[in-house]
Amino acid sequence: MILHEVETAGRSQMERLQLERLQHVASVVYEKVPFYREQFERRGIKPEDIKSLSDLKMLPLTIKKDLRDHYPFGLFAVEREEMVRVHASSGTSGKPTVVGYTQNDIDMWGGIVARAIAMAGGKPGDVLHNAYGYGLFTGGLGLHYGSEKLGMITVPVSGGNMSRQITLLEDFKPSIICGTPSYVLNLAESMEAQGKDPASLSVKYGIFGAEPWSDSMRKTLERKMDIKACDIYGLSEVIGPGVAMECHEARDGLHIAEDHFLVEVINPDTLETLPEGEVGELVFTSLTKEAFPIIRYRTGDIASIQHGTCSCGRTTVKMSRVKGRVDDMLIIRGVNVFPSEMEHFLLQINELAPHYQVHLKKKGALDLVELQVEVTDECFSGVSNDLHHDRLNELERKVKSLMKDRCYVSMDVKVRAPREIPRSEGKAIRIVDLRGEAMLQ
Ligand code: DLL
Repeated sequence: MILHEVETAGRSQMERLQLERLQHVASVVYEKVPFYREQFERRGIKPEDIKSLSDLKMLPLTIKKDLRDHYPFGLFAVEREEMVRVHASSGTSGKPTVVGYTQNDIDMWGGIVARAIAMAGGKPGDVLHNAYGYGLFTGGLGLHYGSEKLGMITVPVSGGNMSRQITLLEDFKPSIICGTPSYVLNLAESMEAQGKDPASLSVKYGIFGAEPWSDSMRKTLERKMDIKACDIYGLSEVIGPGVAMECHEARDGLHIAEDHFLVEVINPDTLETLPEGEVGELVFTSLTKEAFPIIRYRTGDIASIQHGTCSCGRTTVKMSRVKGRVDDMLIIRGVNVFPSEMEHFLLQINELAPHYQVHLKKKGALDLVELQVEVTDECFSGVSNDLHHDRLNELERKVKSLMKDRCYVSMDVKVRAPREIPRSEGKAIRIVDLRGEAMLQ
């Protein structure tokens, strides 16, 4: 096992390092980024007022809109000559959010991702199959640089072209596969469709993230591919993948790279900081980034944090798996539910494939929620047409009552035929909002 000294540091040692770095980043943004200087001045704060880590609370929160308002390079803290890379995430509407890196940032990020890959079982000399998309998205290049830094033989296959992916997996014999869980599931299913067994591949570990995925999805992937699957978390505004990573030994929460990112959990309504263990919105402050330092960024992601020593030996603070995004939370007749919670229960029904979508529609003034699920190929094979219809109704009733009993929500359920729910090459689309379209009668 490759363990870095900082990953097993004592609490006071870590906090000393964090405070020193926080004081530095606060003075850099105050000096170099007019937006932050204004925010600090509005609150009457000077960087020297930060005397302890708890003073972090005095600093302003930053939101996605602040990045959009300063599109594209307005929040950068270095001269153009020092920049070597930008990434961007596509927003649902309007302009993307742009983030930048100096050479030091790229090296630091590579080091963080190398630590993350090692946590998931990566070793120098082994092959890593990287099916995250390469491009403006941070997934492909983020995992790529980390894998090379760790000394792994990196296969930069990116997404798409299933048959090439399968050939490379068979021939290059990787020990690790990386990708969004939904895309790697597609890959496994494509192999099965070709009469091949994905469990027969050499792959031992999966590094999956960039979208919420349930423990049931983890079990499905592990069973189909005979691997251990670990969760990787990150977001471009903070750096990209590697902000936090599950260790393959415990797989009980994700170790945050807290020597580089200071975490808080807040109540998204009152903005109050929540105590350890309570579920709320994750907020990150970058401690070492040069080109695009970020102060108290509201991620929109829902999780909790916990300190302690992990069975893997690391002492870094852990975050729970992300339940979902604040904006993806469905409120159905007063009950809150995340798609990933629904996924967890859906995948326990044998007749269903691990593909689903939630369609939001409008009928008059009412919001309607329709859960679309997909049956497996085996479900109806050899069943006559009459029986087929009865079985379909029965399955719809079963899913409806499961959602009512386990997630406490009533919703319409539509069962679809195998492969009818669209597959994606990157992040799966779980929520389809049709409320802006023509109203249902
Ligand atoms: O998705 C970075 C990444 C690449 C992470 C590859 C992991 C692996 P963005 O495109 O900026 O960056 O999207 C960030 O994706 O705020 C979460 O809502 C979601 N997300 C990322 N990782 C996870 C995860 C990359 N492990 C947004 N579980 C974040 C749940 C995740 N959601």
